[in-house]
Formats: sequence, structure tokens, C-alpha cells
Amino acid sequence: MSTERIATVARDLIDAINATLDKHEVGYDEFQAAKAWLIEVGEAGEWPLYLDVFHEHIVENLAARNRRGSDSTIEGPYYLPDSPQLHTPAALPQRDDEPGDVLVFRGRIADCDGSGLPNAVLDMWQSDADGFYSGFDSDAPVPNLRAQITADAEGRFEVRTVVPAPYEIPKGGPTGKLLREAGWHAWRPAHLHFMVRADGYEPLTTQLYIEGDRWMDSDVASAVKPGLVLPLADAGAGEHGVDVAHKVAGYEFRLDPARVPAAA
Ligand code: MBD
Ligand code: FE
Repeated sequence: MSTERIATVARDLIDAINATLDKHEVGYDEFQAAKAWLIEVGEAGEWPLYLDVFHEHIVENLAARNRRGSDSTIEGPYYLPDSPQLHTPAALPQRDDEPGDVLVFRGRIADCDGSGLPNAVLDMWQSDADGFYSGFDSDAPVPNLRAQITADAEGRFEVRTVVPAPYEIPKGGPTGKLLREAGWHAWRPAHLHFMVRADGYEPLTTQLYIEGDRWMDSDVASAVKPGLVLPLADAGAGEHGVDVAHKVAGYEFRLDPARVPAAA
């Protein structure tokens, strides 16, 4: 970043904070409490959580302005690269006794005109049925409920997983404390995370939200878009090669062509 860019953005940020302190006549006690809270966010390792919950959606919306493909949304703090590489049809890695309803998620990865993209990759991660992510707030070992699934020659994929639960920002840390002390709820609607990749196309980072979730219209991370609501249908035992009654859902991801890098 150039000195000029840093000076411009940092100036406005500092001025906005100062205008807030002035407008609300913030006292020394409050200033010291704010300082202690900011230090706590760092010590608890919650800067990624805080930033992705409260600010990433603005940057994401700006980055998405010129996209024509399917809706993108924020990545959030819980992506891990290098999860297991599987081929469709696949099952996400899960515990022997993984709780929750079985979900068969199927669909296609296509270009903006709907032509399937051969060998595209669906990199997905999600919370379990108790609302916890492996590697972060769950006891489940990494890579529970995480995988990179290569689609077939027409871009089609089918993944067996479980229906995720709504996600509550951890109560024990400073981000949860801010939400509580401000009287705000701490919930995200239940969602699946995706990073979709294909050679020659812009990667698509997005999420799909389980239709009917009680937090759909008040996501604490402000990251729901109407095109990202995923209806679930009921399927019986024996369908899709699953021996229990389960849910099924479908989606088509559409990728934008890779942007030509600006000449150096
Ligand atoms: C999540 O699971 C998430 O997706 C985001 C954006 C923020 C906090 C937790
Ligand atoms: Fe999430």
C-alpha cells in the first residue's frame, strides 16, 4: 500500500473514532475500559473473529460489485487450507457417531452462462450439528466436516454431510462480551461455507444458509444475501444410497472468468 493510501484511510478511520468519542462525550473510565477490551481481543486471539463478524461484509460487498456469477459472501475466521482432497460423490470427514440429520448436497459448478466446468473444486467447511467448527471451538479433530471435492467432467458434485446448526459467537471471549454488554444477540443462521475454484475462473467464496433459520434476518455478521438461502427437502431411507431418512439440497455455483491481472 502506498503512503498516500495509508494516510488517507488511516486519517478517516482515526477521525471517525474521534468524532464518536466527542459526540458521546466519552469519559476517562470508558476510555480505559475500551483500551482494556481492545488489549483483551488481541490476547484472546479474537481479532479475526471480531473483524470478520463486524467489518468483513463491507469489504466483501465492495469486492463483489463487478461480479456476474452467483452471490459471494464473507469467508469468516474458520477456513483451513489443505483439507482432504476427495472426488465426487464424496462424504465429508466425520466422526463415527457424528450427530445431526444427514444432508445430501448436490449441484453443479458452471460458468456465468451455465456451462459446467470440468474438474472444478468445491472446498467446503461447516459447523457440526452442535454449532462447532473443527480446529477452533469443537472437540472433533481436524478435518472434521472439511474437504476439497473435485467435481466430475460436467462440473457436477454430490456430497454427504450433516445439517449444520446456527452458530453462536463464543460467550467466553471479548467479542461475546461486547455482544452481551451491548444487548445484541450473538447468532449467525446455520450455514455451509464454500470456496469454489476452477482453472481460468475467479475463485468464489460464499455460504449457503439453511432456509427457515430463526436468525436469517438478523445475522450478527451481516452476511446473508437473498440468493444464498438453501431450501432442504426430505428424502427417505434408501434414496441417494443413504440408509436413513435424510435431507437433500441442490445449488448451482456460477463462476466469473479470471480477471486479467493489471500490467505491471
Ligand atoms: C462463523 O462461523 C462465521 O462464518 C463468521 C463469518 C463469523 C463467525 C463465525
Ligand atoms: Fe461460519
